[in-house]
Amino acid sequence: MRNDRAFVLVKPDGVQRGLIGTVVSRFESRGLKIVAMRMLRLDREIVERYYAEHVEKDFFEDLVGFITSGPVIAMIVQGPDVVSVVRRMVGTTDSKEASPGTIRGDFGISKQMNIIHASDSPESAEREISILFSDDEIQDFERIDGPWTA
Ligand code: FUP
Repeated sequence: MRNDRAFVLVKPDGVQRGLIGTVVSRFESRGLKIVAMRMLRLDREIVERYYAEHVEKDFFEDLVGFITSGPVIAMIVQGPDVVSVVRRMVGTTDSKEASPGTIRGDFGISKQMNIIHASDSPESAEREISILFSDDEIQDFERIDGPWTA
């Protein structure tokens, strides 16, 4: 079993609209493993680390305000090629452009309120995981179902 990992965040809009279970269910249904999960409230310092590439952008203050406005669910999803699989499941940034069948295309309401963040490369996944999770918070187990878990 390949050990690829993706960092996923259910943003405050996803939590406040009761979509935590839906998001988790999509990954589970796809045969992916949730190997860590935590609810927390992000602060500015952590957001600046997650979105370091956006700190200078004009939307950054709005992004910080939104993403610190309520609790989020942080998780690690594991499986073969998980970063690209999850990105395809998430859809494009702007919800109104996201394809039906993707999480943002089915549930997102704007570019900002787009339900979910997911790592865009294996390197950023490892960086993002290390911001919020220590090794002893990450579990491993075998799925006993699914076509591509073996
Ligand atoms: P993504 O990788 O799809 O999550 O998108 P980006 O890293 O480009 O953007 C991160 C977040 O910044 C988005 F989820 C929403 C926010 N954003 C805006 O609010 N306005 C923009 O023009 C671009 C991004």
